[in-house]
Amino acid sequence: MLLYLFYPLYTKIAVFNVFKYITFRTFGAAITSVLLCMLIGPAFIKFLQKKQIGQSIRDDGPRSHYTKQGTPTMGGGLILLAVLLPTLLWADLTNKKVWIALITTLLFGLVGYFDDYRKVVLKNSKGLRVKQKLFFQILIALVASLAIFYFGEVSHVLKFPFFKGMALDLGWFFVPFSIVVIVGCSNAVNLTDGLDGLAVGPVMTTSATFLLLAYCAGHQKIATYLQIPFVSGAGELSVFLASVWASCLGFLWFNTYPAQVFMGDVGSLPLGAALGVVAVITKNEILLVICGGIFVAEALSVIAQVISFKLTGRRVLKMAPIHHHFELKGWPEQKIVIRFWIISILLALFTLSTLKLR
Ligand code: 57M
Repeated sequence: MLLYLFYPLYTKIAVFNVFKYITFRTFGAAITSVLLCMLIGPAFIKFLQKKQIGQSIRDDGPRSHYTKQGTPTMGGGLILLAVLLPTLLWADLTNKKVWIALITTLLFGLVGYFDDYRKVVLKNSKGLRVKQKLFFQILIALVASLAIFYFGEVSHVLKFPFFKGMALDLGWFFVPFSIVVIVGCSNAVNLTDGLDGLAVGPVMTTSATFLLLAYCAGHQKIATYLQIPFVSGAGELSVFLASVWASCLGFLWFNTYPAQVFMGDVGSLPLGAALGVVAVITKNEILLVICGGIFVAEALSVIAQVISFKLTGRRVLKMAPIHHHFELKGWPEQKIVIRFWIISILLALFTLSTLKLR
């Protein structure tokens, strides 16, 4: 919005020319988002406390979690606000890719909101039924994938990092494939969100990495130099991703151990979907698996545990997702979180290195 308000004035006041630059607006979005989160955060948490929107802790989990009983949840509402407003303010709103990413994120937030609302406000411990939740997630991802397929001006070819010439034309299979990426990432981030700061850290490293990837993909000269697919208009997603990154940074202020607030499904589902949809648009689906390795490991740990338990009656881990396994092994919560962050930073660096290793 600011682009249209200020950029035209540059003929009279030259400094307004900076609004033309994605880099300037990316910084603007990040600063707005983090300030919004940190300034509104305390009042938002008080509001959740007043409404008694507190987490109830399952009694079959690690004992250390019992002290978290009643911690305000649904803090993801703050994250969504800190993604929505800065994106509307700083992004080029004629860019279809930004709208697809933003609307998909908000709709996944709505699914998370209904799930949390049933669990926390209506005290229905199960929230939305798994099948209902999955149905709505697939429906939204289907609409997003069709929008990318028909209006996204994105190639339907899957590119493989490390192998310059390797590419797979997905054709119409692009749509179901994109649904798997978006829904899978959304649920994997949700599974990861089980310790203070555990999900926001890797979401920050992944969104920062994708911010750079989106900028490179949208810049014809850089994309040609790096031999990555050029995606016209993808650079504008950097503004959106800066808001995602900074909203997590601001939220972490309150979510760091001992957490004053949890994000709830209203936060975890949209954050995962945002990363998934950006990976699809910028043609970095495979890099998402590498960069978001923590989310992949958390999801695989659950799959392995469930399959092993059903087939053999024995567990492969003390408890799934894998962060619970380390808790039951006696690792302090902060140690698990910081170590998972370290792995996530290393994976992000490795992902960025693939830009040259092709
Ligand atoms: C969400 N939610 C946290 C909070 C957060 C299939 C199965 C593996 C599913 C899985 C599951 O339900 N995962 C989804 C995990 C919960 O956090 C809330 O949920 C939101 C995210 N959706 O924002 O509102 C608890 O996590 C802790 N927490 C923090 N700090 C945070 O910043 O400490 C969350 C955020 C909170 C709090 O304690 O209450 C959760 O874990 O429930 N199910 C599980 O993870 C369960 N695992 C399980 O059943 N494993 C079995 C299966 C796979 C065979 C096994 O290994 O044998 C465990 N979950 C819990 N207790 N709480 C079981 C024990």
